[in-house]
Amino acid sequence: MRRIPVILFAVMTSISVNAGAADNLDSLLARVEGGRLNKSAAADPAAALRLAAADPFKARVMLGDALDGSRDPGYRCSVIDVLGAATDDSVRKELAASALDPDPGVRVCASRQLGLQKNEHAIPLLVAGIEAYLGGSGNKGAYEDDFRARIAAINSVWALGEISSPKVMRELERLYRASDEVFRLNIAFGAGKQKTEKSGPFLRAIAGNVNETEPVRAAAFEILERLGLSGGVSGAPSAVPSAFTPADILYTGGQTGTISDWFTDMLPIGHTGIYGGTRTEDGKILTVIYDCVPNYFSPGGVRTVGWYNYTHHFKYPLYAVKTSAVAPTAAQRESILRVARELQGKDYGLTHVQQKGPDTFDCVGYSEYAYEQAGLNITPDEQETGWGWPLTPAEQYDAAVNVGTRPPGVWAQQTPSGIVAPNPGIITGAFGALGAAFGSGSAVEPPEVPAVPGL
Ligand SMILES: [Ca+2]
Repeated sequence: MRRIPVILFAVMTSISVNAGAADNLDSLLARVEGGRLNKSAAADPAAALRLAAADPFKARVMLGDALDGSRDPGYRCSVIDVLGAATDDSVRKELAASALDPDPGVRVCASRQLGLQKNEHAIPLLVAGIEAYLGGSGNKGAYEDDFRARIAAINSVWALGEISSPKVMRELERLYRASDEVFRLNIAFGAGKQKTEKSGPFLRAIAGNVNETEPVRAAAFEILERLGLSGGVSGAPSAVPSAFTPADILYTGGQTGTISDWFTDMLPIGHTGIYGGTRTEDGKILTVIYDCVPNYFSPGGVRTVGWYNYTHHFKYPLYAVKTSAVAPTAAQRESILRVARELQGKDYGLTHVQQKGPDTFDCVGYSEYAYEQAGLNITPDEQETGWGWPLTPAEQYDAAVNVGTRPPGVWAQQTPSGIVAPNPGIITGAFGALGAAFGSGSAVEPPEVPAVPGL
């Protein structure tokens, strides 16, 4: 396998749509424009199509492609993205069906796009998808059968957060009671975005509940703090253990390039961090996360943050909490955390040539390095070379294993039938679009937690 020249990587990070779909987008644009394809439109067909989506007739042509299961999933994801600019409500209503698309890759990207589009028609479909996943049979957690089904369901929770409506708040409250820890944490993020006075009491109940785990309570505390509503909530230690153990790796979103589907949302794992545990400060439970982001972030480089900064202002969900396939011992976990702390203040390397230090790091190189220093190796070396250069968060995600997240009575019994195998068609050879992990290629502003009216 040959290595990809750095210059190619630099060029690729400027691509804003699924490169594999570009030709198809060109031909779609040509159809939409009746063959009158001008040069400026050809330079960025996705941007031209977004403009065209405001025309109901043209939007309907695009809708046909978006819902056409015979077409390339990456292309369909790009068209679903483009249709976020549609103004015809009947198009938006039909597009909502993509939340339950038979193609799991399309479900992953559609569930996110419908949230970005704040498509209220999608609410019942997103909820149905989450319920189908949570109630479905098959292995979950460390021996997940279908990681894309899980990501689609997590994206759906995130999307419900973006589609602020009283109906959503009721669904989030209901889903919270039947969800595992990662889902509950994302539900807390989503509740914080609801423009309803009900979200404050809901989050206060989570934050103060000693029968909820500390990472989830910490998420609620952090959101309440931003809303100015954290006063008077008890930060007494939880009586229930968390499945999150300090030194686990946290995975959130970003944009990840692969050979076949560059910069598609079909595999949205784009950023890693090291879970450092929780701490109590001023009676509030706070999360400690060590990660590494470009120096122009604030704070930048290797840093210590909470959920808000780690998820880039809740622009992405928490996708998974994982660790190496060979589980770290207690001593190794201490070593990982010590190395993570010792590297604080180091710079981020934008070229990714020096992912794992010693002078500069990127997010996935930082967490991989901390594990390797402890004698562990999350991602096999062959995935860090050749077409796999540089290592991406998605590749590491695939090599790591989930920690147990099964709540009683909801999940099918875990049977350790085998570790989830990498999906070479999707993951192997992924480029490290790490510089793009925080939103380049997207015109959408990071959502913020809004103020809660009336409180
Ligand atoms: Ca490695």
